[in-house]
Parts: sequence; C-alpha cells; structure tokens
Amino acid sequence: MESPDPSADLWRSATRVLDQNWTGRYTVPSRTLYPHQWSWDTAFAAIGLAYVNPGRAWRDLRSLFEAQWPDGRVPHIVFDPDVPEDAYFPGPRFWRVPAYAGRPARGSTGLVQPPMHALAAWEVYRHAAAHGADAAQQARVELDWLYPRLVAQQEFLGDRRDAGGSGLASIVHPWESGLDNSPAWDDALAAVPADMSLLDTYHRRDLDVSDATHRPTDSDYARYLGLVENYRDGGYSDNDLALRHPFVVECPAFNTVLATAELALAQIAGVLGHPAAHRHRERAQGITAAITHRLWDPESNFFHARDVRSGRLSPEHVVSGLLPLALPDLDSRRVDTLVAAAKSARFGLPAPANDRTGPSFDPVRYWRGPIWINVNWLLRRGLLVHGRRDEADELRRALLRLVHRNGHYEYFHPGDGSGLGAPAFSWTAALSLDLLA
Ligand code: 9YW
Repeated sequence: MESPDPSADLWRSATRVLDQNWTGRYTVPSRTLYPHQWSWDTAFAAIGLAYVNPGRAWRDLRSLFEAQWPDGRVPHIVFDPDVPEDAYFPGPRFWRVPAYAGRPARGSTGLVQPPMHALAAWEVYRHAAAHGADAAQQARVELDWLYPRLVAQQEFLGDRRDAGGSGLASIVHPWESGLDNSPAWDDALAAVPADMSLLDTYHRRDLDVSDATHRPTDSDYARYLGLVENYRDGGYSDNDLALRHPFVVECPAFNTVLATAELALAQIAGVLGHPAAHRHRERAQGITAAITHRLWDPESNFFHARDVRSGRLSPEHVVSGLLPLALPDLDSRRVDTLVAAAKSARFGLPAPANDRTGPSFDPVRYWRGPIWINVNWLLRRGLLVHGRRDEADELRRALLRLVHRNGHYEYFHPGDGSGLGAPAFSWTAALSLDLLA
C-alpha cells in the first residue's frame, strides 16, 4: 500500500541511504559494489546532504580534495586504506600512483571524472543559511578552502587535458566520463588493442557482486585495463597525449560539466570577493563555443563525442549528447532541437542512457540503456536554465515516481522502471532529496 505522504516517505528513505553509506569521512556510492570514495559521486552526495547535513557535505568534499594531486587533478577514486585490496578491482596496488610531496595516506587512481564539485560546493553554500548562522559561517570557510583547489582542478583539465588544442578537455579513458560502457566510446575503443590475457592476470571483482549481463563485457574490460596500464606506465603524464595514448576523446557531457563548473566558480568568486568572476564566465563561454563548434553534427542535429586521434565524431546518439542543454549560452535553435530530441522516440523523459531505437541499445547493460538519475538531474537543470519549466517539472515528477516506486537503485530499467544494480545508491538518494526540496 502506498504511504499517505509519499514525499515524506521518500525523504526519510533517501536520508537513511545517505546515513548508511557514510563512513565517518565520506560517503561511499554503495556499500556492496563501491567501497571507496568516487569523485563525481561525492559531488552528487553533497548536493543532497546540503538539505540534511551540510557539515557532512563539506567533510565529503574536503576528503576528496585532500587527495588532489599537485598538478590539480582530482582522482576518480580515492581508496580507503581500511578496505582490503581485493574488495574492489582495480584496487590501489594496480594504479601505482607516483609518490609526491604531501600525498595523503589514502591511495588513489590517476584518472579523473566530470568536475561536478564546484557546482556541488555552490549548492551546499547556497542552502547553508537555512541551517542557521553557524552553518552559514562554516560554509564561507569551506568555500574559501575549496576555491583555489577547484580552480586548480579546472586548470588541469583546461590546460593539461586540452589534447586536441580546441579549448575542450579530453578524457583518456571511458571511466573518466562516468558513463563507462556508453556506446559513445565504441568507435574510439575499437582502435585500442584488447589484450585478453590481461584478464588472466586480474580478477574482475565486479562480476562477483553484480549481474554479468549488466556489466561491461570482457573485451571492454581488457581494453579498460590496457588503457590504464598505458597511462600509468607513462607516469600519468599528459604530454603529447594524442600521440602516445590510444584513447583521447572529447565528450559533450564532460565538457558541459567543465563549463558549468566555471559558472559556479564565478558565483563562488563573487561571494569571496575575488576578482576572477569575470574570467570564469569568459572561460564558460569559450568552452560553450568549442562544444558547439567541435561536437555538433549538423547532419544528425545532435552533439557527439569526438575522437581526437582520428578526428571523427562518434555516430551514436547517447544521453551525453543531450547534456549541453545545461549550457546557459547555448543558442535557442540548438536548445529547441535538443529538447525535441529528448522527447522523441529515441529517448523520452526520463532519458535512458542510450537511443532506444538504435542497434547498441541494451536495456540492462549499464550505460547502454538504463535510466540513471544523475544524468536526468543534469538534463532537468538544462530545461530550467532555458526556461522550459513544464518539461522540467514533468521530468522531476517522473524521476521521483521512479525512485519512490522502485527504491534508491543505481539505475533503472527503461521499459518497466524496475530498479537495477546496487539497491541503496548514494547519488540516487541524494538527488531525490534535491528533487523533493
Ligand atoms: C567503477 C561509482 C561509479 C560511478 C561511475 C559508474 C560506475 C564503475 O560507478 O563506475 O567501477 O568505477 O559508471 O559513473 O562514478 O558509482
């Protein structure tokens, strides 16, 4: 039987998931599947914690940024030294990150994820006053601590990772997109050798704790491991990436988040009385122009990932191509086209990760079909940014219905809405709080 007040119910269950996934220093994405700290998951968790426990939101962000590398990169996973090496693969030993001064006790990977953190910090700050004067004061202190670190993260991505020289950041691994096995990478990955013998050396721990039909295939995984080994063995250097590394790709969603981060930094700089606000806004405009120039295909009328090495755009229509909608400076013609695409038979709202009508669509395989709350949350932001209030509200209600009926799952079946993957997933819970608020 449905509870008399579904929102109160959902609020309580979401808060409970975040409580259960709190380790004392940071929130794990899922107790069963992901026992360490993940980069963009931390940002999404903070956006929800802003409503129920801002102190923990700041602690979470701080834990992550304490592991920032001196070159500015924020690792995609920061490992918990108390979790056994075999609890997650590839664990700390595989990554062999170089020793450097000031490195924290916790090991990390050398990859990154979409830089959601400036927006998260801004959201936590914005809601702090509702928790009283002490919370407002703490927010100011935390923002001050984070600001230079967030700027360093942007500089790493904007300078070291501009492998195509186009003003966009490239990813060097599908894991960096956060959309691991999205069909957007299929073309670029086809040029990466799949050394299947790597799978004899290592054990795929993900297959012990989740359904193999949902996960990336073994040949995907062999390529993933080979790519890490190549980047790692080059000392995680970003020099001459396009020449030395077999996977260098410009992703529309990653770069949209990069631009959004500049806009959040402009707000933060304003609050801190920092003169850089104007510069952040200019950078956001520059990234928006580069996304439009480099990643829009006038024939398909859609944004696609660009393989920097071959120069080719991926032919796939995937959800990351809808996310530039979150760019406030996107021109109205493209806005209209993207909104129409989101509502078309290819997607429909809430949007699945992949084109429902395309041959690569697979309703259960991770980023090749299921519905994910975080990308839909970004899509809703885009609708709001462009004043599409009705569609935004419809999407908000549909997402809340999905989670309320099925639970705080990691992802959802795009046909019947059933929950898939890990059941008590932090970003689903955290973003439900934001959608309810
Ligand atoms: C992995 C933790 C991460 C997310 C990624 C998602 C998945 C698998 O889980 O990655 O082993 O890292 O694709 O976006 O951050 O929730």
